[in-house]
Amino acid sequence: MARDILFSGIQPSGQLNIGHYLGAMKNWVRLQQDFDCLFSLVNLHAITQRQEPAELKKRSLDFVALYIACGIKPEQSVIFTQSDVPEHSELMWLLSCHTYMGELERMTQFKDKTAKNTDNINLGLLAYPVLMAADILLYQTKAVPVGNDQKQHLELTRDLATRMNNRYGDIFTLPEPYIPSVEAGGRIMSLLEPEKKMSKSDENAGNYIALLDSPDVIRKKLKKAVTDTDSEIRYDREHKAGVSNLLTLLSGATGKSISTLEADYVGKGYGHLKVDTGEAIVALLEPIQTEFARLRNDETELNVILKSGADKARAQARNTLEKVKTAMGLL
Ligand code: ATP
Ligand code: LTN
Repeated sequence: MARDILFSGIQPSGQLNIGHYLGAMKNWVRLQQDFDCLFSLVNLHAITQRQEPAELKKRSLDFVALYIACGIKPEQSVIFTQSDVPEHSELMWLLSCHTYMGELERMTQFKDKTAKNTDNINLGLLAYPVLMAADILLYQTKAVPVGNDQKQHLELTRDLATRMNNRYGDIFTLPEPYIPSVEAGGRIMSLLEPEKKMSKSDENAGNYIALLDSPDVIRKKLKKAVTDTDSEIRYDREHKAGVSNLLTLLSGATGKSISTLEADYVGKGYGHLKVDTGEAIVALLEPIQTEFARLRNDETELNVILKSGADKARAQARNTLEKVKTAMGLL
C-alpha cells in the first residue's frame, strides 16, 4: 500500500548547525520509517541572498553528505536539488497568481530578512513562501517536518492549497506541519544572544554549533555561552533564556527529559552544565562527522545520488503539475 508523502528542505546557505539537527533533521530521520520521504536542497531559496557560485556548489555537496551522515538513507528516501526539478518554479508561478501581496508582506521571515539586507530587498525574498508552498504541494505532501520558525509559512501553504482546491477542485493534499515543541528542540536559540534563534546565516560563528565544528571548538563555544547572574539550573525560557537553551541542547543530545536534567543539576553550577552539554554534543556529532568525512570524499557518488533523486522527484512533480494546469484550463 502506498504510504503518505513527507517533504522537507533546507537552504544550502551557511553551515548546518545543531538547531537544524534538533529542530528538523532528527525528525526527518525518524519519520523515514513511516512516510515516503523527499528531502531537498532548496538552492533556489538560498539565492534570495547573494551566493558565490563555486561556494554554493561545494556547499550543496557538503549538505547532501551531511543529510546522509545524519541518517537519511538514499536507498529509501529521495534526496535532490530543487533547481534540478523545474516544476517547482512553474508551480510557483501558478500559485503566485493566487497569493495576495498582503499575505506575503506580513510574513515574519520577510520582515526580518528585509530589515537585515537593506541593500538587497529583492522580489525573491517576498515570493519565498510561494516557492516553499510549491515545493510542498507539488508532491501531494502530507507531512512537513520543520522548526518552529516555519510555522507561518506552513499556514500560508495550507491557505493556498485550500484556496486552489475550492476554486479548481481537489488538486492538492493539505499538508500538516511536524514541529517539535520548543522544549524538544523546535527553536534552538543562539549561544551568545539567547533571545534570538540560532541561525546559519549569523555572522558570528560563536552563536551556533555547526555540525562540523571540531570537539575543541564545540567545547569553547559552550564555555562562552551566555547564561545569567542567578545560579539556579532551571528551565524558564522567559527569565532564563540561556540556561533553558543549554538544558534543551543537553536534553536533545542525551535523550534525557528536561525535568530529569533539572533534578540532576540541583546544587551544581553553570560551569558543570556547560561542560556536560559540550561533551554530550561532541558525542552526538562524532559519528556524524566521521561518516561525513567518508561520504564527502566521493563526489561522484554524491552526484549519482542527486541525479537519481531528481529523476524520481520529477516523475512525481510532473503528475501534479499536469493536474493543476488541466484544472486551471491551461492547454
Ligand atoms: P538562514 O539563517 O540561512 O536563513 P536558517 O538557519 O533559519 O537559515 P533554514 O534553512 O531556514 O535555516 O532552516 C532549515 C530547517 O531548520 C527549517 O526546518 C527550520 O525551521 C529549521 N531551523 C532553523 N533554525 C532552527 C533553530 N534555531 N531551531 C530549530 N530549528 C531550526
Ligand atoms: N523555508 C524553509 C526551507 C524550505 C522548506 C521547503 C522547508 C524551503 N522549502 C519546503 C520545508 C518544506 C526554511 O527553513 N527556511
